[in-house]
Amino acid sequence: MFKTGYISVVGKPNAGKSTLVNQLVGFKVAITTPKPQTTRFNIKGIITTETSQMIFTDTPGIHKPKNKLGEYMMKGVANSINCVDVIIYMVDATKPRIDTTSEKIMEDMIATKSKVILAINKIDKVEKSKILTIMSEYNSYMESIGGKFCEIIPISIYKQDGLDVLVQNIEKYLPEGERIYSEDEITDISEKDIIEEIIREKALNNLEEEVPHGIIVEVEKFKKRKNIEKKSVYDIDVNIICEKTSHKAIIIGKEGAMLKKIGTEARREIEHMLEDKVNLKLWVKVRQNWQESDIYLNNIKNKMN
Ligand SMILES: Nc1nc2c(ncn2[C@@H]2O[C@H](COP(=O)(O)OP(=O)(O)OP(=O)(O)O)[C@@H](O)[C@H]2O)c(=O)[nH]1
Ligand SMILES: [Mg+2]
Repeated sequence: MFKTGYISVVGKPNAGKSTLVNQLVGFKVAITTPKPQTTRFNIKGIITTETSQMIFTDTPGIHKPKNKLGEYMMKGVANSINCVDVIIYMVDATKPRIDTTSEKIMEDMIATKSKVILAINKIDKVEKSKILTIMSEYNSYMESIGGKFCEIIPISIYKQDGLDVLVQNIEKYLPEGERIYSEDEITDISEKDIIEEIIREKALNNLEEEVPHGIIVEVEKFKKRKNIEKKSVYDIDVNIICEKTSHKAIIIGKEGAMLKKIGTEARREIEHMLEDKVNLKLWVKVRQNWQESDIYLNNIKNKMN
């Protein structure tokens, strides 16, 4: 009996949602960084095995929106839990505090009537006794609001601990059905989007505080050509849009050193992905309040489902 179903991965920022989807798909469909609010829109990660097709949606971390960008991100999370078979609610074992404001989503999860699995990630970093406390606290909280986790599974994605159990349990709750995507389809994110996300990842990793959270990356030109040696080269021109002139100076860095570093790291990864040489040009532009502007947010808005 072949099973096919939809699984949404939701939770607080930085819990490891994107790391999980990448690990299960076996390909980096979503960027991951040590900073919260890395993911900005919903991304599908599809896994097809001999017995099932699991269609995951990785979602932005739940937070109180401070601008239109945040509102769209949270709309994405809310949409992602509708009409799915399983919701994985992921928490970070190193930050186990139940915070009823951000955990409000748990009430919405109960209302969907989907199966909810609590995945407690990063158990490589905490003592066993602490894991038991987290399990019981979340269990009690869920019961106090009238819901129930169908499974509670401690995992460490780093150590590949508990992932088999997680997958077996997801499969258990999927309905019987033919696959929806062909076997070689693993994501819905386009090459252009992946390139933008890779550059944003390098910016998040290299820049401090609010600067990288205030950028949006846009590919302006993406063209393949043959160079004089008849080898393929991609010409990729990219705008990094930031909020303030002072941020622009930080992103460019002393004598352009920061932009060069971000560009070099991104180019290497993009070349690996495209399996060809890449000529990457980055331009930094200032657009005040872009986080409130639909002109810049349309791409994110279109990826809320
Ligand atoms: N120690 C430890 N760290 C992990 C594990 N899984 C993920 N991480 C790290 O946790 C950080 C956050 O991971 P992400 O996958 O970006 O988290 P996320 O939930 O997608 O975050 P947002 O997109 O901001 O909501 C990264 O630095 C990961 O490398 C794990 O099993 N153990
Ligand atoms: Mg993420």
